[in-house]
This record gives sequence, structure tokens and C-alpha cells, in this order.
Amino acid sequence: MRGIILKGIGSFYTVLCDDGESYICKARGKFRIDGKTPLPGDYVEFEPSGEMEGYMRDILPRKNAFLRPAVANVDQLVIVMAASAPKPDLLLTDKLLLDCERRGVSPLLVLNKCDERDTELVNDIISQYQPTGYRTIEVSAHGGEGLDELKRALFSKVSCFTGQSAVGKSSLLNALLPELDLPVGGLSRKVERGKHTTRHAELWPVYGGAVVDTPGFSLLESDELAPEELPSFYPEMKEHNDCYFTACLHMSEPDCAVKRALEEGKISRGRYERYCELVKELIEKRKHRYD
Ligand SMILES: Nc1nc2c(ncn2[C@@H]2O[C@H](COP(=O)(O)OP(=O)(O)OP(=O)(O)O)[C@@H](O)[C@H]2O)c(=O)[nH]1
Ligand SMILES: [Mg+2]
Ligand SMILES: [Zn+2]
Repeated sequence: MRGIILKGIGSFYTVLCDDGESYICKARGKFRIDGKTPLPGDYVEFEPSGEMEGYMRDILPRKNAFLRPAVANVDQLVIVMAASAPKPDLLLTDKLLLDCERRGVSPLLVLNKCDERDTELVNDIISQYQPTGYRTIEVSAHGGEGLDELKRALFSKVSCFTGQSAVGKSSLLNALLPELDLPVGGLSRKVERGKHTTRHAELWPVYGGAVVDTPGFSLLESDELAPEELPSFYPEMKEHNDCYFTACLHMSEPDCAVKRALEEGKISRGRYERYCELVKELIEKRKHRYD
């Protein structure tokens, strides 16, 4: 039989079968030998054994996998920001968008807390991401605004909610699906953040797909990336690619199409400046690679 792993505790996994039933499956020792660890989101083959139980036989090929928290086959990253407080950290947003591009995951930008919308802040964020073509939706977990649109964007996809702490990821999921009853915190939970709380990803099957709540800025991966690769992960830069140099980093090179687009206001200056920061960061990292 086939199914998708919703969660794992020790070597026991909850597998939702195609027939709609859940089975508790044990991963056989063979997985350890093959170096394969089943993850939530994995499609697996299992052999039923007794009442709603089974043995996992194989993990089907993965589309992608994230490590913190561990989850496989993600279709969509829902990047939640607050339209009020906490102040959005757009460098982190850009890094998450970069991960999406690299892993073939579609991003969805969500501005929550629109019931207390800081109009200037919201307009600024929208104008910064408009040239990227990424979809942005404005919502309010408390007021209900935009929740239907958000719901529609989740249909038949595995969507992971990520974003700074206290932006309202869990609140949004609770607003859409009250039965989840996820813990919701306050802005003053910073003290708790130092504590190492292990949290495992869990898929909640819904809307013909599934949603995953994650704490804080999870799913941000920091594996090696060559600075030269960076421009190809910025959709608005790819659009302006007739630079003099084919391997243009769009920084100090002459006759640069991206710089021209920037002057013409076709690319956001804020996002461009954060891009430059990232390029410099990656160059530094490369310098110290063998330290
Ligand atoms: N005004 C307003 N406050 C909200 C809204 N959504 C969430 N909040 C508040 O924001 C705070 C944080 O909400 P959470 O849902 O715990 O935020 P989170 O993103 O899940 O936070 P972490 O789990 O720490 O990453 C809580 O006090 C919520 O009541 C909203 O739409 N409007
Ligand atoms: Mg939360
Ligand atoms: Zn260029």
C-alpha cells in the first residue's frame, strides 16, 4: 500500500493511505542501513500488519527535502510577514525566496495582521516584491480579511508556513482550521527562544493537500552557493539579462542591464541592496572556505 507520512515519533510513523485511513508504520532497520530516514511528506510503500498498523517498505523518490524542521516534498512555502509588528526582516524573506528558487518550491508572500495595517509599510513591501512576480496576499487571522484567498492558494499542495516569530503563522492556520488548535504566543516570547525546543514537522491533511506549521524562521537552509549563481535566483534580474558580461554580477560591471532597470525603477532598490549584501556575504564565505 501507498501513503504519505504525516508525522514520525521515534521509529513509528503515521501514514495517511490513499484510501483515507491512517496507519502507524514502523520503519524497518533496512532504512538505517541505506542511510534513508523517512520524513514527514515522504510518499512510502508499506505492508499492512494487523489493525491499522504496518511496516514501511520503501520511500519513493523525493522532490525536495528541508532539514529544519525535516520535511519532504514541499510544494509551497508560505512566507508570512506582519503588516504591523514585528517589523518585517526582508533579508530573511529574500533568503527564503532564494531557497524556494533553488529547490523548486513556489513561494507565497502573506502579509498578516492587516486589521492593524501600517499602510506605509505594506505599500513598501508590495512595491519591493511587485517586480519579482511573486504573489502577495494581505490577510488578517483576527479580522478574517483575505482568508478565502489564502485558503484557495493552499488547494492540493503541501504548504509550509514560515516567517519570523510572532507574525501569526499558527494564528492563520488556526483561523483556517480551528480543529488544529495550534499554540499561539505573544510578542514577548523572546525569552523562550533561547531554550532549545525540539519541534517536529507535522503535516495536517487539508484542502486536498496539507499544511505544516513551523516555529520562527524555519526552513531556511544555508548550504553553499556560489555568488555567481545568485542572479539566476532573482526573477526580476533574469528579466533584464542583456548585460555586457554574460556572467554579470550586476554590481560594479560596466553596461549592466540590471543597473539600468534599477535606475528606471523597474527593480526595487531595497531588494537590490539586500542582494548586494548577500553577494558580499557569499564572497566572504568562499574566502574562508578552507579556514
Ligand atoms: N492584530 C493581529 N494580531 C495577530 C494576528 N494574527 C496573530 N496575531 C497575534 O500575534 C501574536 C503571535 O501569533 P502566533 O500565531 O503565535 O505567531 P507565530 O508566527 O506562529 O509565532 P512563532 O510560532 O513563535 O513562530 C499573537 O499574540 C497573536 O494573537 C492578526 O491577524 N492580527
Ligand atoms: Mg507558531
Ligand atoms: Zn549586470
